[in-house]
Amino acid sequence: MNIKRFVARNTQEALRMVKEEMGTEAVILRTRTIHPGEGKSGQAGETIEVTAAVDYDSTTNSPRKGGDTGARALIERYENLEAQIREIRDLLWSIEAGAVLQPDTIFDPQVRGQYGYFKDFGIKGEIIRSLLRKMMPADPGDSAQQGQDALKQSLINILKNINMGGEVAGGQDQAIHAFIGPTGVGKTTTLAKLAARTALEQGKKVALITLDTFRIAAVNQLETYARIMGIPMEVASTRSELRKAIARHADCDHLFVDTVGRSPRDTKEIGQLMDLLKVSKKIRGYLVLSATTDLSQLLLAETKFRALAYESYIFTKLDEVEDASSMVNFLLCQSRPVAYFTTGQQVPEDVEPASKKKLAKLILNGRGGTVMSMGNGVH
Ligand SMILES: Nc1nc2c(ncn2[C@@H]2O[C@H](COP(=O)(O)OP(=O)(O)OP(=O)(O)O)[C@@H](O)[C@H]2O)c(=O)[nH]1
Ligand SMILES: [Mg+2]
Repeated sequence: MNIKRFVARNTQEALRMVKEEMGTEAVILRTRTIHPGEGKSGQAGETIEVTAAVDYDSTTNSPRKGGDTGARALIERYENLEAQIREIRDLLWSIEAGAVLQPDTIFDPQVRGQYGYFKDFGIKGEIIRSLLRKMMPADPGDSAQQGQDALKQSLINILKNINMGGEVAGGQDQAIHAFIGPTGVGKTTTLAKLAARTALEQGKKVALITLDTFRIAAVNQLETYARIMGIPMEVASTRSELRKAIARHADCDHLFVDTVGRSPRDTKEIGQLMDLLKVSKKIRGYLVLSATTDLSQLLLAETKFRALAYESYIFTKLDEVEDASSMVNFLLCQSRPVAYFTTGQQVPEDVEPASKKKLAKLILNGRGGTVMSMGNGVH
């Protein structure tokens, strides 16, 4: 190993000296600031000392210097390979983009930029095509339209295609809300959050009913919430029990019904749940899904639970996702609205009505970007 010391006015200059003398294979062992008066007479101000080392060339037993032809050839080979990979990536990108973009727009930098943005975010090709078709034509003279503005416009275009709404609301009549969905997504916790808020913040008369008699722990879980909130709770496992429980709480403004979690593959059990929920036309279903779930699984759940005629979605565990692309892709494919987002385990704090602002934040944070003001385009 060849070790050398370099002194320069700054690190950049020292590193350039190392590179010239020892080549790009050199490693920096130490960087040190030398203060004036530290035995460096004649030098004004601080200097930087860099100690670098390079391996001996096993064939020549001489240090691999910058001028070493073997090292240079290696670097060139890497650079060539890198360029080829970049070309292949661009080619793939063009083939893919060609299937999505119109021939007359494929070379438009702004359209390509928008395409790239959607693609980066993991939005599916056919959805990108429909989003781009709906986009406003670009003003070619407006350079400010690029960059942040293009990103903002893309985001607004995504969000315009997602419906929000379906929150717990009471009219003259009693409202019954059933929370259905796959296992472990947060149905019971979300129900408890919303029931607590409806009772405590809106002063409504509320009762809980659980149909989840599959596990003792499930009944205990809801009982605990009911006790803490000081609201009544019923357990029902048949249609007649459910009917009676609803009748017993006819004076309540809102009934919150918990159901047993079902795998989307359990078609038979989902059918049984559908039978149970048919007891009252007043029952409005929420399909509760976790933002941590893959897009394919979300779509499967939507197909399998469709028989239950739920009215809106609740997405849970937004606090656990780095990248909300599965949820956003899923919502882009749906006509039913998303009613709530939940963002943690705290009852009743961690729930909020779904909003485009929240989605915008998630999308931008997922890209590692800062959240920008979305102006009037996003609410
Ligand atoms: N991080 C996080 N955890 C959550 C959220 N909502 C629920 N959980 C947690 O997810 C776990 C499952 O929640 P439950 O409410 O029991 O889920 P469930 O859908 O009722 O489950 P099953 O009844 O077994 O199907 C619990 O540990 C909750 O605290 C959320 O928004 N964020
Ligand atoms: Mg549960």
